[in-house]
Amino acid sequence: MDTLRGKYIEAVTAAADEAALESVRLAALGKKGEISALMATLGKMEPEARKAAGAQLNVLKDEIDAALRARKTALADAALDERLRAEWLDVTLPGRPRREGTIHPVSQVTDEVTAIFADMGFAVAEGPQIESDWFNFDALNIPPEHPARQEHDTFFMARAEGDDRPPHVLRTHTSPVQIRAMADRGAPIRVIAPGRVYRMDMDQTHTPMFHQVEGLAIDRDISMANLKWVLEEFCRTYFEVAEVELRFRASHFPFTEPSAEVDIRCSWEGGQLKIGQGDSWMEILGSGMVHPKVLSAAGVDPDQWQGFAFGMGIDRIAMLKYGIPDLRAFFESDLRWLRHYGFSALDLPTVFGGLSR
Ligand code: 2U9
Repeated sequence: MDTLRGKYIEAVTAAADEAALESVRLAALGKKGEISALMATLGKMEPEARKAAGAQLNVLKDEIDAALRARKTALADAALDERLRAEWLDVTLPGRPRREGTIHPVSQVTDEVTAIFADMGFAVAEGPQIESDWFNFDALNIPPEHPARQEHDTFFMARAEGDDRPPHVLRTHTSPVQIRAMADRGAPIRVIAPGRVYRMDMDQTHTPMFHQVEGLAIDRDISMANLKWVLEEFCRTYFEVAEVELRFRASHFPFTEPSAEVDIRCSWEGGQLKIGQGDSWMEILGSGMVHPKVLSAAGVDPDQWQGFAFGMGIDRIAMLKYGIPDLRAFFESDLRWLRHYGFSALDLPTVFGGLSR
């Protein structure tokens, strides 16, 4: 019995894994195992000897069984310890890389423009992108038969069958926002209206949705001189140059009188645009004194109040400032483009702290 005990306890201790342990169990306690075979010989013994040997065999069987269980638990614990060591994970690490997203150039430039005009006392106004044709056209002195209605390449919303009212439109400019602002708050007023606008146009330099920012300043004695100073101040700050020179060219818009298109002095050396100096001029915005009819439409008395308005394309001034060659790439959501031209979310543009880094 002692020899058997020694042999199997040693085998149990030496078993390196569950499979080895199972072999030991089968060899000792399995149906054809050594202990089972000895149990089978008990029947042929004398009653006294059978009683003694049977008791001893049962004790031995229980001992081996207990050793097997203990060893099995120990192996499982060791396996778990090994997994815990190998599969260690620092749960305090950030789940994602820190700087995945970037600020789109359109958002960046909108924030820059907003910061500059906020510094000059302009509030930001917003309005619906689906407008009535009255707010988008009539209030801006563009009556139904006016050719500008065709030039705007308007997207029209559907009306229900049998509804003969003029359809709503996707706003073709942000000007209706300023009509609403004047109608709501009256004069004096100083607002800018940045946002999406829509025109049915698609080529190298046009997308059917683009971004504009328009400005409006109405008071008792606002003049073209104030307009000129505001736009010069804006251009110097936006393009981050010491001096700029603007050229006002007579033009025509239905909503302003007089109207002027504004060019900025620049140079193109080796394909590189330089703002502020050089022999070239580049058109950057449109402007003028708000037409009396437009003031009236917004409920502002043109005999008491007057002021200027201007408009520019955000996408365009973003391309100029940041050297982005292709407009269409703005709206393709290509991650490589966004990583290349995107801005850090942590560098908020301010006039005092710097617009861009
Ligand atoms: C009100 C009254 C007048 C806004 C103006 C322009 C001239 C202009 C274009 C620039 C490039 C549109 O994005 S663009 O294609 N805009 O030339 N916009 S004056 O005049 C207003 C606006 C609102 C109540």
